[in-house]
Amino acid sequence: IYRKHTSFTTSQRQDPHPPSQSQHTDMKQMLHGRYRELAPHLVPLDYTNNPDIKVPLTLIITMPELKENPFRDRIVETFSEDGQGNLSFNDFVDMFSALCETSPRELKTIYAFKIYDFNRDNFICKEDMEKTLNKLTKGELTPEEVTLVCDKAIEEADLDGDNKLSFADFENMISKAPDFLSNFHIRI
Ligand SMILES: [Ca+2]
Ligand SMILES: [Ca+2]
Repeated sequence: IYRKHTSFTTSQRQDPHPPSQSQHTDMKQMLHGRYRELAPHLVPLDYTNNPDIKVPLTLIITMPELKENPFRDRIVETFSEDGQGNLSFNDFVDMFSALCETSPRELKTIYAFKIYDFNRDNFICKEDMEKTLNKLTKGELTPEEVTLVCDKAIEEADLDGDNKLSFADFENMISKAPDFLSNFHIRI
């Protein structure tokens, strides 16, 4: 007789259905298909020896999962190990694993911080915040409104008072305004 489990250990509660090895392999195969269809002339069918192939940003952002996303260039650049926006197959897999709906919130927060940190100095300063807000609002706000909103957001989240957001400040902001993560879900 099937009996519903009512008690979970902490680890089970966090991840009640960990992906099995075969699901993981299926996912990788599926992603290889998606990766290859972006550049069939570049990407070989046989990936057993991990060939050193990269697909450029301009092709990656044509994917339906990304093409409407205002952060598409930044997302791809963030996962690009060469920093130029070219993705190896491993980079590509990392990107989908981090952004898929089931990825843990902590991981999403780490990548959202990197994506919003346009000048890559490990802080989100006012300039980064303004770029972020302009993308989120698709230019619907006047420059004065953008400045106002960004000043306010930084002021509220800035725990140590240095006028920019460290990762700890950012985590604090996300806990109050989870919308900042909503651009970083992709369904595959
Ligand atoms: Ca920055
Ligand atoms: Ca700060």
